[in-house]
Amino acid sequence: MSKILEVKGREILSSGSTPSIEVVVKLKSGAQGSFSVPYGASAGIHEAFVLLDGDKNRFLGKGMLKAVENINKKIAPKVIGMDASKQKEIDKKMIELDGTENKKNLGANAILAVSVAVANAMANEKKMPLYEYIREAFDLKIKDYRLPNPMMVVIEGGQHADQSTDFQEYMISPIGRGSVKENVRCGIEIYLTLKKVLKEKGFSVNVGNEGAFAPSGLENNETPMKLMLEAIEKAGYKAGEDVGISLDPAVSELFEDGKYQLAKEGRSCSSEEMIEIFKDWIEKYPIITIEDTLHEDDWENWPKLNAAVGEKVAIITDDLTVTNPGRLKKAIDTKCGNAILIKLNQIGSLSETVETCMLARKNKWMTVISHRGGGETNDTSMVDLAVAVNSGFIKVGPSRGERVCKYNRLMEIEEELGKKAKAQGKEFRKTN
Ligand code: 2PG
Ligand code: MG
Repeated sequence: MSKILEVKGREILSSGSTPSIEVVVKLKSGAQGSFSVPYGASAGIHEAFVLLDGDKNRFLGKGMLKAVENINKKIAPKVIGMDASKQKEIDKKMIELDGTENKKNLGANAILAVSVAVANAMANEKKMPLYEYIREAFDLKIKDYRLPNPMMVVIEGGQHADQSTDFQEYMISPIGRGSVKENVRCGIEIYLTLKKVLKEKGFSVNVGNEGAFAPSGLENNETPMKLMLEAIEKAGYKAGEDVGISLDPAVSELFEDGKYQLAKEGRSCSSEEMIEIFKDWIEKYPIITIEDTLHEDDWENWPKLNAAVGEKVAIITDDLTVTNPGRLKKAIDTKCGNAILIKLNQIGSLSETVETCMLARKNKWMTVISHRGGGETNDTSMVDLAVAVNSGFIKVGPSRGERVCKYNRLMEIEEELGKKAKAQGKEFRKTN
């Protein structure tokens, strides 16, 4: 038995200068593991509850001392002495201790921090990489490893920037260069070329929350795609072959008075009109994935876009499903999409996150594991999760330390798996 000896939480800072939490779990064997929780800027209303202090005198109300206290005073006494290899039992214990539907009592930030730190401690004890341990701990019946491709936001607006586009994320998804390393390089070269393209045209190249450019003065919400195509070509790559365009308009944030308010274009649109915009763009541009095109409760209209273009592109649900197996089940049954964005802190435990990923897989929905906009940390566990469940993409980056560390981890894993396969005389088919 791998007894838990100590669980220690503390308040840290995340990338957006918002507080967050780090937990260190120590085992009797001497092994230890940690996790630091990210913080979302455009969090969906159905996400698990993030417990903030609300004390306006500290960090404008966003302190996390209450959640830290819950870890040290309420969770720790319950999980100390438990067997760290029983991940599901530990998560269940914390969920029961919380006793609410959305982890409102203890805070999903508190529960998740302990949950993933336990898994990291066990992986260290077993001298296994976390991705391998996740497969073992949840008995995932997935044979090979197929690594995720990068999905990199290069122009951002919405809640992630100021005075930029209405829509939140315009991304490049390199899929055709045969390896993670080459796909990452392709994405970065396009990002850097885009910087030149923007500069030449007199736009600012200041970056937003996630390290993407956030120029003001763009003509409309469609312009970024034209600039991206120019950058792809100038960087020497082929759009639609080496690299596709991905979009996350994140339109729950724009939904007001029953309509989508596109302030930049001075118009408001119905769900039907939004669907028409995206159908038109999918015709015109090499879009391969599109996320959150309708708001988080528009169950009625989501299936319409999926029926129209779901054969051609990945229709990704994010705020609609919030990594929640129940909401995903409903989305699958009603054919709202064919892919799901996964964020550990949307649901608040490793077990439930893996359950959601496996439910998606079973129903042939692609998973995309994602960073958070508001406050990302230097933790790379999300990458190991993506590798464990053979995700199609990781959505992160492409600049700033807390983002590129995820790509550095993915490239490290690629090397590691390549070496292992070679030693076993096997072929390693690298990317998805
Ligand atoms: C999203 C995420 C990540 P946030 O909407 O997909 O880019 O943003 O963390 O702000 O919810
Ligand atoms: Mg999103």
